Amino acid sequence: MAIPISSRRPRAALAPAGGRRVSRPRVLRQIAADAVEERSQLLAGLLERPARIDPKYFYDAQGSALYGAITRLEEYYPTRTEAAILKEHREAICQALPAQAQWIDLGCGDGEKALDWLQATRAQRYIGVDTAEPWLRTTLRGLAKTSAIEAIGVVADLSRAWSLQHLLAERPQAPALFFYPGSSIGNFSPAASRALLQNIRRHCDDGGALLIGVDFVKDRRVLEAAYDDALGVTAAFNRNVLRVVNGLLDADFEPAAFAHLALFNEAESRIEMHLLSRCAQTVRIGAPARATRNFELGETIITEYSHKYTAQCFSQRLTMAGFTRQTLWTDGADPPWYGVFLATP
Ligand code: AVJ
Repeated sequence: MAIPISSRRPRAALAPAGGRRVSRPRVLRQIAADAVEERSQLLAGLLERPARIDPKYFYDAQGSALYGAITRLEEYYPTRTEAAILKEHREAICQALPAQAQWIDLGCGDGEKALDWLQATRAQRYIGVDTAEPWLRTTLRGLAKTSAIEAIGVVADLSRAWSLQHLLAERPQAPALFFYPGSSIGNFSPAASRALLQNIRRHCDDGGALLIGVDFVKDRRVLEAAYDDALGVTAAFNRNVLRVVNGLLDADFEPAAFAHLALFNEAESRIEMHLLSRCAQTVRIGAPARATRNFELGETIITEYSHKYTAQCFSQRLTMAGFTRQTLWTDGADPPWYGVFLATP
């Protein structure tokens, strides 16, 4: 399945995407770019030197399945470490969270991580935000089966401009609680993550809060193993993006002709994932414009940056975004491997 990108024209404000029948989940669309513009940007990135592919393209159906497998790998500690922290400190976190909130699940995916918190915090509303509309609909339908909570989907790209102010204003008594687990914030550059945190902060007046998971700096061997596992699942996940690109751009990338590389860039404090060309080769691209891209032997395509923070550094970034009060829960390691911050204005 190709990455579903909205083909409609941009809209000035949130508007229902579908009909108003009760059985259909309410899904609002807030994608700034249209499909042609998205594909032009993807093509432009491939023609850059070095070539780049935005990590959002990893997650077609196959890429999402591979990511699910990654989260179960021995070497990939973030998912299970975060889950352990949330389990261990569940009581304290529940106490500290705003009750009866509008629960905003950023990058909700299947919504599974949010589920058991909704009841415990007596959330008034569930707002799932994701780029992929079909899965958003599936997630909302699934939620409707197990819960009576009002569930709304918002199709949005967090790396672009977005606002939920109008939607949140429909329930002025219910504060906004942003849930951003998984250390997905790491995909953003420092400048982009600052903008994202500031945007979230603007939604948190009137009792709002942000609950966010952050992966911390640690021994590079641990980091690099987490992104280059022995079974080669992450390598397959990385190469799969070329299949996605082939579908979107009518291109003829040969995934097997690229090697997976993951390394920790200490100066930038980020894991970098690359695809290295295993030979000199020419890739043909058919759309949205005809192009060819030559790759030298060893030439790289940058597919993902995953920034790692120290607890102190991330705390400062929250402060700078206007979150003056923070609570941090961590795992047992010293210094900790992973942190969950609750941040409020
Ligand atoms: C989904 C962005 C949190 O950076 O660890 C996992 C994605 N890439 N293995 C991460 C990913 C390779 C993951 N995030």
